[in-house]
Amino acid sequence: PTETYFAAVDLGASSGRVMVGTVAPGALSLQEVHRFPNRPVRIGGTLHWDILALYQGVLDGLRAAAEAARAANTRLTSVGIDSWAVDYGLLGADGALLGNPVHYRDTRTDGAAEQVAAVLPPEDLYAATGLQHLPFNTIYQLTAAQGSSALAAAHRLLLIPDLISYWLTGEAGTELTNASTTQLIDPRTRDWSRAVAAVADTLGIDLSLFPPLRHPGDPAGELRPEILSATGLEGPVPVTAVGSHDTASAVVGVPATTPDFAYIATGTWSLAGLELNAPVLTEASRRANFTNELGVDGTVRYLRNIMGLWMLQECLRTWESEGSPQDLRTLLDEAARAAPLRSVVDAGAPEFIAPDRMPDRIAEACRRTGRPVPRTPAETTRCVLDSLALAHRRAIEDAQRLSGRTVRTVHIVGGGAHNALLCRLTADACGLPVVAGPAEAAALGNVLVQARTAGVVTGDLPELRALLHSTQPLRQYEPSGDQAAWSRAAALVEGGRAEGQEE
Ligand code: ADP
Ligand code: LRH
Repeated sequence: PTETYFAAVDLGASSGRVMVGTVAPGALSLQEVHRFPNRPVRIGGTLHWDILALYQGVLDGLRAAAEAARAANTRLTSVGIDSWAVDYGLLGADGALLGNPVHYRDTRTDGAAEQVAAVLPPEDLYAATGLQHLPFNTIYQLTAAQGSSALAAAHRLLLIPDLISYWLTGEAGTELTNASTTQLIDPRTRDWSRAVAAVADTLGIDLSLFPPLRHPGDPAGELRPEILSATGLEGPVPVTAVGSHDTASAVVGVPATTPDFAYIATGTWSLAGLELNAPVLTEASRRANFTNELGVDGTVRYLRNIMGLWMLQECLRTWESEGSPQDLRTLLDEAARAAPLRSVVDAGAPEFIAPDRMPDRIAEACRRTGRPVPRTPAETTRCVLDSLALAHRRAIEDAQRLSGRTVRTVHIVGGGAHNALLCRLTADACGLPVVAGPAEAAALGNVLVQARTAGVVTGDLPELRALLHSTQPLRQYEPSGDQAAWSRAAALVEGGRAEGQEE
């Protein structure tokens, strides 16, 4: 057949999926062959990822991908793996996994930032790495893990997608886009930061645990014989390094047709910002907590993390555990009819990072800042979505101001592209047209980098994006509503922030 088949493994914080991308000249389609829940497990007071369940999901997905290819009388050309950032697994001298990877929402990093700041002041750390302060950046996790038996015995550290890739191929590497979220990389040299390396010993961080860097498009080994027999895949099947940070792949998957776009990758997180050619490392940028993560093809992902649909996911989980489960579709319909901008909270605030009791925590934030407390699940949902839209607006305004660029279109990709209310509110809040979709941008970005490496598509990011634009269903939302009301609400949240914590 003229069509070429690729498997994209995309592990998100809420679910993992294996997608089969089919590429032919001028054509691109994506088929979900397997989706499985990602359920973290708390044990002994620590929140872990259930990495073996996720690995099993990947194998089941590859088996389904093999069937899809067989049904089309063809084989998989390659496999690519992307996942969430910052977290890692440790391997011992014999290659065995030393404990379950710890979840970035675990509290073990409490106080670690202060420890690092005593050795490398935040201004210097930002100048060296350009990374926003998030309490769970790998540098803080490694600081917090000091003294643990796993770290003491570790011979190798693999970031989550690199760990999955290692188990599938036996080859170890550190993919750059994801490595850039560790806060150990210099975004100018796109290599390990010398400034951080100079103090690594003092911090007790052993950079030699990381295998060598590799880049999107690099070969990353071949599926091992036992993986082929477990999945029914016909070998050889190469694994290609993609933007292994899910957000890096999602940004490749933005169907922009002009350079003046902003993107919001909305799933568990909202990652809102711009694609740039060079990092912005100014003090103003640090104070605004903007990050310079590395993208595919030498780009910089200049963005801010916003709490995202996590807040809604956690509300749903709480309501269910309290015996009043809510149907998301009904809830969103009711939220669309609820009073707009009645209660808003700061959806960038770290107080919402941890799991549990989300409706109560939202109510507490409203009470503390003198806003009406939402009374029903629909009102809480409206509060979350209004607050997210405001945080999206602020990130896109700040990104323009700090980078000197102008935005004319906002692209929403990720699961949140399915949420029409969130898309409409974001268009209204930003006063800009929103193009929503694709929801599976990370898997599509993953497939496109594989397809380019295989020579099935050619060109730079604009050409890959043109293919997305012409093949993927998209929805456009024009801004409407009361701009002054959004500005007033933005000022209210800003005021609350000035009184409370810094970004
Ligand atoms: P992650 O990759 O972080 O696991 P996703 O990009 O898969 O997240 O997005 C998951 C979120 O997308 C869900 O929590 C939900 O809020 C939203 N979502 C997915 N499908 C729909 C839908 N049909 N309607 C409304 N929201 C949806
Ligand atoms: C989204 C994501 C995000 C990171 C977070 C830890 O899945 O990769 O880009 O900041 O997880």
